[in-house]
Amino acid sequence: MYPQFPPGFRFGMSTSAYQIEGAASLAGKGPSIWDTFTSGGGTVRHGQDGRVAIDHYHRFAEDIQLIAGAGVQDYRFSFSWPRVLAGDLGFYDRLVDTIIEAGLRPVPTLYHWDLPQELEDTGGWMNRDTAHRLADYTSTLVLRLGDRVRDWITMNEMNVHTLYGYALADHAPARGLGLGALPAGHHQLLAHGLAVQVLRTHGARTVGVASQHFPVSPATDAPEDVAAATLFSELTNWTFSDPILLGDYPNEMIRAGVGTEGAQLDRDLELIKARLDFYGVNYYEPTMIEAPRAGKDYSGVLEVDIPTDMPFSPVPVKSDERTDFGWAIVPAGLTEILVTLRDRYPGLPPVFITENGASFHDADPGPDGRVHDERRIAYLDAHLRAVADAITAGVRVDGYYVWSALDNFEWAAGFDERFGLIHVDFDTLKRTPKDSYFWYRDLITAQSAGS
Ligand code: GBH
Repeated sequence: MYPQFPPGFRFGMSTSAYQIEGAASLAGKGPSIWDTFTSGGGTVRHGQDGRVAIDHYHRFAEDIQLIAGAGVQDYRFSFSWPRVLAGDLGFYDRLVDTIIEAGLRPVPTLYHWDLPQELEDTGGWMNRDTAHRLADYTSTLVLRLGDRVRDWITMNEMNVHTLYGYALADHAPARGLGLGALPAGHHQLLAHGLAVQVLRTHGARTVGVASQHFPVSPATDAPEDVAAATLFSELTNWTFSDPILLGDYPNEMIRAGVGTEGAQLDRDLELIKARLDFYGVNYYEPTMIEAPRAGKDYSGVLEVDIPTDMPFSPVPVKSDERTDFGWAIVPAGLTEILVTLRDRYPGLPPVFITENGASFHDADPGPDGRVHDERRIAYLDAHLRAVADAITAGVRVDGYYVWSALDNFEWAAGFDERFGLIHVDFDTLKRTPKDSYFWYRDLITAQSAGS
């Protein structure tokens, strides 16, 4: 028996441009910060990069056929800003047409971390002007594609981009600014607000955002651990959702740290809290936090290390099961964060799970041509049940998208981590649907059949 969802619930798959497209310098496209990071500025496993990625730029027609073949209704992808700046909109024209002809609804994200290097050179997200440049880029896209693309996601995971790329140096643009990174978050939020305005002006049907959220629990009930967990959650969860859904930052320290004050901050917050039609939640795993214990070594707990001078330290989440990426498997965390969001935000719009999935180091297709990824099936089954539980608890969730459609370039982890429902041989670039793909297809069929 497959988990069951209300009528009209939408299933989908997600990808992002830099992780799949390749064609990094085709048709005049200039570098993004990820091209710079992977060509020497940063550390990626095995020195890998997205120059070719999975060559989706040339193989998109095959990929869209495969995605549609699973019976999903929606396909979430993102635009490469430097490609659009170079004027190569023809690629997105063809892509969108192919998506629609395949019977899928395109749900593109404007920005999934691949800032044009030329904008990084003028300050990147630390520069307020970048938000206005994103608004211009949004007009270009909506004017060209708005007759066919009706549903839009503004930004992907502003929290992860700010934390990994600006506070730490594990992702592009590797700034390592610590709490000094808060303005990069504010300017992305401003970009979100401006983009909502532009999209609405040009007749978008629905507009949302994709935010990464996770429950943060204190390691013990001691007040210092509770305070540490609260601050960590404010910085990594609520800094990026309170302005959108409540119109303010979660505390004074953060409010002061974003580098914009007075009437200008008030005007920005007014823009940022623009009404949304849906709220995208990306969920992977919960985090446990304690107040730092003197002399204790916290390295290696998270995928990235939090500097030791911060007032919070991550401790391993108790879980018997982990993905091959080392992330704890805690499906109940998804129910919990959805209920928390509903309780925190009385005006929460309908939620879409815009990403959820797991990396397992799948074997290559065997002689039977199959990829047996039972652990991914178990992961997805458990997390879909967690979504169904949230719906039962009264949270309105209208859809669920698997991260990811295809194995792809997993940022600083390179090609080792495979999140796809479709296996990709990174040498031959051959695509092979995994067992999880067929399982997902059958789950979707079982909804409409009412079984
Ligand atoms: C998303 O990021 C991205 O949107 C997507 O591009 C990416 O491929 C996908 O998820 C998979 O990574 O620090 O060890 O506790 C999610 C990023 C996931 C960052 C979970 C922090 C906690 C891991 N995050 N994560 S750990």
